[in-house]
Amino acid sequence: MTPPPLIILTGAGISAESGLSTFRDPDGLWARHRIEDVATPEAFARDPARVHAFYNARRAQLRDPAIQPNAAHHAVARLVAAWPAPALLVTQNVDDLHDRAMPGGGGAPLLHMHGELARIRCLACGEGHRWTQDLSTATPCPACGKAGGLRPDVVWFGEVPLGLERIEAALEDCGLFLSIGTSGQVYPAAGFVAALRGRARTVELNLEPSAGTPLFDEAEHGPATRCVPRFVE
Ligand code: BJW
Repeated sequence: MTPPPLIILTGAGISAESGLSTFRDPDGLWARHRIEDVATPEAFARDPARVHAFYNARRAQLRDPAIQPNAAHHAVARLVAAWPAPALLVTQNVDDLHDRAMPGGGGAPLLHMHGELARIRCLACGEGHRWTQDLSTATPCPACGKAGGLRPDVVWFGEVPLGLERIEAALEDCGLFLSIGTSGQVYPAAGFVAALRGRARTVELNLEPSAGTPLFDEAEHGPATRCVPRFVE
């Protein structure tokens, strides 16, 4: 029998064992920073320097050679590459660990629905750019030259996630849905499992039960570096 179209949704938990903080765990980013200060368009309008400092620190962490894709990122990359039917990897993560684990650096099968730390966007001209260095309120836009208009190309609360049309089309056809390392608290991603109920096999792989666990057909709880390779092999 031909395997069904596959969607894998990942969250911060898949990168935790690579050394990146999650958001809502007790030692997570939201325990140290208020969402209203760093992750809304209003926060950026009020105090862009503070928001830049938050994202500069996270970009710098990604440049640390110690931060590398782990066994779960590699297992996901193998699964997507080998899947004989359409496969879409939707990550909520703004890190580039999936990109680094995938042959060819990510590309078409990988969608960053909450944006990427390695990208910036100019509010003046609308152009997006790859950017891995620090950003300040004085950095000029590489396209239009205007200073002060550059923002991290990430999706803050109240903003519309990226690639929703493509995700919705994939959800229509999906026969197997894997959710890895996400607390299921942020919409619309948290709603994908409910949208698939009765139409696809849904599997949660997470450190602990999540808000969405009762909606999944199957769930396995434990660290991603153990659960994901075991599921894939
Ligand atoms: C492990 C592990 C290990 C640990 N192994 N597992 C009221 C006002 C405004 C908005 C709303 C509102 N009410 C509802 C909304 C909507 C809002 C929302 O969902 N709010 C909820 C909090 C209620 N959503 C939005 O605003 C979204 N936009 C939107 O809805 O637009 C409207 C629209 C939709 C559709 C069509 C048209 C219009 C945008 C959401 C943007 C989220 N942005 C962030 C920041 C991105 C940039 C950045 O990184 O700084 O995205 S917030 C943060 O949460 C980040 C993450 O991607 C996202 C999800 O978090 P994730 O990945 O699940 O992490 P955690 O920490 O929550 O969970 C980690 C899990 O891993 C845990 O379960 C651990 O147990 C586990 N774990 N170690 C395996 N080793």
